[in-house]
Amino acid sequence: MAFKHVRAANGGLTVEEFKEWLKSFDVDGDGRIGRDELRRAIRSIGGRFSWWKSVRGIRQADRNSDGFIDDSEIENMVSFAQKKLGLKITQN
Ligand SMILES: [Ca+2]
Ligand SMILES: [Ca+2]
Repeated sequence: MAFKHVRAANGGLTVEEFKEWLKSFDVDGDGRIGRDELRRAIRSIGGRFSWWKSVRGIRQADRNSDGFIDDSEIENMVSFAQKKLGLKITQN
């Protein structure tokens, strides 16, 4: 897992790797990424990314507005991660 974090920080993930990486922050194991979990993920990339950014990320990706990113919504995080977090994610 630490290896993936390093790769995320340097960019160059595939979409599948990004999803795996994000899911590794599902600490309560409910299969969804909540706000606290997303914030942890964002902070693992760089401390300068704020709580507010994670809220915006959730809002952008959370199509059914339940406050969580589930499996079908995780794709929506890809463009957010690229534009706002500066990750390099390649289609594979
Ligand atoms: Ca969770
Ligand atoms: Ca949702």
